[in-house]
Amino acid sequence: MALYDFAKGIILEAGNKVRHWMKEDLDIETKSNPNDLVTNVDKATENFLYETIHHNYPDHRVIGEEGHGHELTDTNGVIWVIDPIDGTLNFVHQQENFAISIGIYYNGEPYAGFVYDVMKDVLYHTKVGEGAYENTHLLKPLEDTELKTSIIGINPNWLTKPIMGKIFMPIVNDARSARAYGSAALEIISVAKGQLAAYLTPRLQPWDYAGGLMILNEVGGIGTNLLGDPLEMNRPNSIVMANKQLHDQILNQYLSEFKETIASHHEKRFGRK
Ligand code: 2AM
Ligand code: CA
Repeated sequence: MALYDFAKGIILEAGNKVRHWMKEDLDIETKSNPNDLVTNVDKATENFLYETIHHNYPDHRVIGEEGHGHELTDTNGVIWVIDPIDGTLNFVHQQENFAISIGIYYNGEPYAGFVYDVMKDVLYHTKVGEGAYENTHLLKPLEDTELKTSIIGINPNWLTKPIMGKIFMPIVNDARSARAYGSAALEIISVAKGQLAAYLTPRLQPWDYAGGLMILNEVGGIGTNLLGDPLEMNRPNSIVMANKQLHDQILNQYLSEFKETIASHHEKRFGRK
């Protein structure tokens, strides 16, 4: 079976398992801080995906949020970048608005992206270069917008932080309005569908954005860090994703004056500029 169809099959199967497992008792643990949660379902889903991939494709490598492959030092061959549950807080508190996210790379190049909205049973997917789909429906190329007529995606928690608040506040202020959905993968998909014109955040891991970014790129959207540099599959970064015109506007009119502050944020959080 072709790799793309295999990936589509296992993400749907994983979603099916999540819908079953979440009816049983959830075992919730905290990770880096009291609001950073992981559940037995996050771990079981990643294990299911890892084991199934490993069984069928022993030479493929997996980077997963819940522990697989974080020591990756090169990008040769096929690499799966997986978030078993993106939006764990929504999963725990709302039992919806979360996704399984998968990006597959071949020799460092994007090959296919998948974001599965588990409770809506909607799969967003692209085989890079062949169009992006919402189930079987082809997504249209993005239209350009400007900030003053745009709804943007940004988590309000960041506006309360002194440094990020200063950087993001003028953007929120000049936008038509702002929204926060709590799953980065689904927020990126909202940009790819034109429902949000942009999504900004100071810190994501590759598994949060790998699948979504491939889908966004496929409809002509742009994703970089807050300095305008490309995003990579094997390290965390700050994020601005948007249609092309708005991406240019946000970088040139709003973020360029904070270049040094952003670079020092990168250095502090990620150990590099
Ligand atoms: P997660 O649910 O997989 O942890 C919440 O705003 C979104 O940002 C979620 O998609 C969450 O992913 C993601 N996220 C990842 N790292 C984060 C961080 N360090 N701080 C806040 N949100 C983070
Ligand atoms: Ca996760």
